[in-house]
Amino acid sequence: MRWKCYNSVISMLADNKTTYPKQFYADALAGLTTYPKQLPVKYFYDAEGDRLFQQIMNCPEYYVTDCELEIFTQQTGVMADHIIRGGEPFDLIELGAGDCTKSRHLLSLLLATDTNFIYKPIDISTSTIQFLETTLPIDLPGLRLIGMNGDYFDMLAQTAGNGTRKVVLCLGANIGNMPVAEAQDFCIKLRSYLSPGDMVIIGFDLKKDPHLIRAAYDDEQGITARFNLNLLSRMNRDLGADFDLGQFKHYCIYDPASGACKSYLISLEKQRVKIGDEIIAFQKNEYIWMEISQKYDLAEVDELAVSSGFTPVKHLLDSKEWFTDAIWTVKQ
Ligand code: AVJ
Repeated sequence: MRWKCYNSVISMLADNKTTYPKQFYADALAGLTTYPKQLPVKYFYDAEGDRLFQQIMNCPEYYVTDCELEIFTQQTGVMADHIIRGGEPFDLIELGAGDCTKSRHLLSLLLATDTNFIYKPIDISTSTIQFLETTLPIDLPGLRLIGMNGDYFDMLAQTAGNGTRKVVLCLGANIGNMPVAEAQDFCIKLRSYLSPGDMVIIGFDLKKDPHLIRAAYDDEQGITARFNLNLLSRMNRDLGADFDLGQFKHYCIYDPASGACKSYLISLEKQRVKIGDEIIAFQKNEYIWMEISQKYDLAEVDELAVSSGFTPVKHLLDSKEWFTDAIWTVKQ
């Protein structure tokens, strides 16, 4: 069965879901007035951004989602063994659950065993949580679910310290949207909400043939370019900006040494752009840094685990070995 289609339902429901125009304005302005200019990735995902990301996931060059889905369709048994080991009841917390296309496979397998667990999806989108609360109990009879709508760490704080063992899922290579140092801060913070014996399962996109990586973020059809440009449209619509989308061009580069895949929008001309009451000046060829998608090797994944207070337990890999879901436990 395929669940990918649920995403489009979510983005329909998601129109004007959780927008914070004030915060958005402050963040956008801060990013555009620093040098080099940059914008926070979280604002990519308005309804149109969700729709374009859905198209990215379906485009032939973008391998990331398929690789992780393969792990979830074929290796949830191994994952479940690690999770169930010890046998104590647990909270299964998913950070950024979305439509839980991947985690559904794990949920249905866990339900088939007599494990005692509560699924707690966390998502910033209200409509996503509502959607999961209405559909999952029907799709997965017997599932105990508590949806949590809000910021990851605010929601983790609410559920931390209830004495129940925790298993945290952080899928989709979302951690790749942070440079390595920030990813480490994130993992250290995550660790601070957990206790010895708890477990995390984190998805990392792996270093591979640089051509394949670059192609995934610079697809033939130009969907990724539209995905980036959409943030300019969103600022035009929500923040009273006047970006001319024809005056910016998507450029993406992957550095095999650092593992950083970065995308930029390049200003084609010297130009001035209005945003709210401010004017932002662009030199010709000046760029806005739009996104990082950091790639790791397995040793770097383990290093990140150790340096943030976890013990690396296992790398689950897809058959091409392009992606890993790493299983870590909290150091005793
Ligand atoms: C959602 C962060 C995993 O970096 O691969 C895909 C986002 N951006 N193509 C990624 C994205 C452009 C994606 N993540």
